[in-house]
Amino acid sequence: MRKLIFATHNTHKLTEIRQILPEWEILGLTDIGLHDEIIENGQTLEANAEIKADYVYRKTGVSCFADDTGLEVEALNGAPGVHSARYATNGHDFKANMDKLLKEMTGIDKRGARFRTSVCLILNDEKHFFEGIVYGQIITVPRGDEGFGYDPVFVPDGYTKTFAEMDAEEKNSISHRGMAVSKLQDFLLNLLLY
Ligand code: ITT
Repeated sequence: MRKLIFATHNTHKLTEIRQILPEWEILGLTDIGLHDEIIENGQTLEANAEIKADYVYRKTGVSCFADDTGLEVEALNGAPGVHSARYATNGHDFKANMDKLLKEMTGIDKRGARFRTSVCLILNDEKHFFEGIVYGQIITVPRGDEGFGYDPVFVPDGYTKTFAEMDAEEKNSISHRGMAVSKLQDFLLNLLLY
């Protein structure tokens, strides 16, 4: 099976990517023994995806890709956006982040938001970017136990369930990450064909 390194420490993302790309053996950073913390100090999702892919490519010399994702809330002028992982604390505390978001949105009726993923692939020294966006609404009380991060408060447009009330297959079929990674998949499959 063809192998690809996915530059992440986030096991939830790794599980999703493995489901979206069953044709590849996807190796996360733990699988390759790379435990370094990669400093994501870019100002945009694209910049952070590039920082993560670059770091791992320089360390390993092997083609790889990274994903940076943010929840962009209209009424908060795009926050938490690129700061989604560390919105409430310095760690990746999903519950604290969600609580802070709901607090910031208390009394706000305009609840439109989007998840946006930027994927950076480094292949044979060249960088390629792929984007996926899904629009939806932030609800007031979290629902569901599936997924991760802000999933319990996000209802994608056209649905009544939150991402956390969907199974992985349903989320991946409409999600920001599913969309960005499908574009990456098409790109890789095209390369293999020609
Ligand atoms: P890596 O950088 O190691 O990949 P990370 O968790 O830091 O992992 P991001 O910076 O891309 O990844 O993600 C920022 C945060 O956005 C993440 O910690 C979650 O809280 C949230 N997030 C990302 N993808 C999500 C998704 O599909 N559903 C809900 N929340 C998500």
